[in-house]
Amino acid sequence: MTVDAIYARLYEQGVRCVCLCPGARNAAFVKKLPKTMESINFFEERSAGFFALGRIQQTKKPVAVIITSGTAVGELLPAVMEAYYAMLPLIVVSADRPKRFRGSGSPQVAEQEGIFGFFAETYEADWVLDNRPIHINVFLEDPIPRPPLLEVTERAGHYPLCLLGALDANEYARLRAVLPRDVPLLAESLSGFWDTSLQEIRLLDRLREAAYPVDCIYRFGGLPTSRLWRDLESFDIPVISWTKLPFPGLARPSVRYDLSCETFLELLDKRNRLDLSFFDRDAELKNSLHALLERFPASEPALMKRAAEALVTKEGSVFLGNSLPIRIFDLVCSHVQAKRFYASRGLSGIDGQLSTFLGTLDGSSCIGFFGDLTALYDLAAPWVMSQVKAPFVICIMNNHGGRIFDRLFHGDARFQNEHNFDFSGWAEMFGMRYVKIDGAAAIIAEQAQVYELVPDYTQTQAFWEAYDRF
Ligand SMILES: Cc1ncc(C[n+]2csc(CCOP(=O)(O)OP(=O)(O)O)c2C)c(N)n1
Repeated sequence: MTVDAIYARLYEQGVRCVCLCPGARNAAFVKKLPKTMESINFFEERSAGFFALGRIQQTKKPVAVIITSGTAVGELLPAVMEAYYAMLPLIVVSADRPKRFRGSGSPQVAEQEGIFGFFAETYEADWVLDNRPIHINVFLEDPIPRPPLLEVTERAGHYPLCLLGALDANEYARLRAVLPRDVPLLAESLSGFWDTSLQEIRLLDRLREAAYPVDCIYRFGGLPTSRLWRDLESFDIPVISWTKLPFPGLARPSVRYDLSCETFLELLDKRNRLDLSFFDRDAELKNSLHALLERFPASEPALMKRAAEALVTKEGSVFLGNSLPIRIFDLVCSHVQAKRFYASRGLSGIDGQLSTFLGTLDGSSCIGFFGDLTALYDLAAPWVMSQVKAPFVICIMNNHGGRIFDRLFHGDARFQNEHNFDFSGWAEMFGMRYVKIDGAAAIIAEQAQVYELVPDYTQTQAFWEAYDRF
């Protein structure tokens, strides 16, 4: 069923109010919302579900909650349970990646069919509405256009590029021991290979220009965060993964081995060498990127770099919250060393991030970086502080909304859930020392438990514009 047809059917069945929780996956629902329906925006799906229950009681009409994929769907379970026992027509419309992605473990692909179990049936079309909650699972093509899928063969290539996702200590040690220094690597902070990663900027093109036409991808460890991984869904490049995860992480054909398998050494032996001058040129590119940060010192990436340099220690750990923090950290903080990196990349939800971070505390210096909506999602997290009694620093990058969608959807405000809140009152309520850093000059030193970093929007825009021209 198309998005228009779903809206038409909902209207026919009496829906006049939609609780809209925007994400990239449900973009079509955001863009095609009919004027005949009132829409109320949320970033927090659990509240949206309960709000809808109130509306249903007040208006005696069904209400639809429209959500994106991933853990967002699970956040509706409590409201669905309540609706079941209270006999309220709550309609959960969840966007999903295309059906062919099922079971692939590709980013943000969760099994949604029957997710509400006993409490709500899942439909793809032809749903029946009575006084019960229902779940409509909608399969949508990617909202961001991609190149067409070409024929994929499982040939072993001669110009491999290695992608490193999260590695545990054993995996890290094994790879460190065997990976030759001259193999081109795109390594995420979660891999620990912070010192040998190339810059992601136009990487495939730059390698091709250096007479190294990448013709296979060797991926190690957890699901990569990089854009490149998502793009591989439609590139004609064979992908081989060595991972302990039970799924390949791509819906298209690829090969998956257990990390104990040594085949990659044999494959690496067959490789052609990359001219070592490429690494110098890559270092120059990194310097240009850092010069850009100096030009825009109050931009979001520059603030992130400054905070990471001031607060992260080699003996401590770093938790990277989802959305922009993990991406910007990978982009501009690859030189920042820590004993351990954590993140929640199973489904990359923005829920429960502060709590997960507080669960990782081990008595050393632990710093977590989070977006503002991510922090707002988990305001109750510091409840546990008095029982855990371990030091921590929470850095909230308050760009006043879901700015990741600013770049994805070219400034379309409907996706961003803009706000003007700050976190001082929240910090005070839990007795956490709080400092706001809202200019390029403010000094960051480990004296607070909550840093609110407020980037300058214009400088951030200027940074990304210059970055896109690299
Ligand atoms: C539970 C959940 N709901 C929705 C999403 C979709 N989503 C991805 S990023 C994002 C916005 C995050 O905003 P913020 O935490 O402020 O980070 P920023 O945009 O600044 O990176 C949303 C809503 C998600 N990943 N997880």
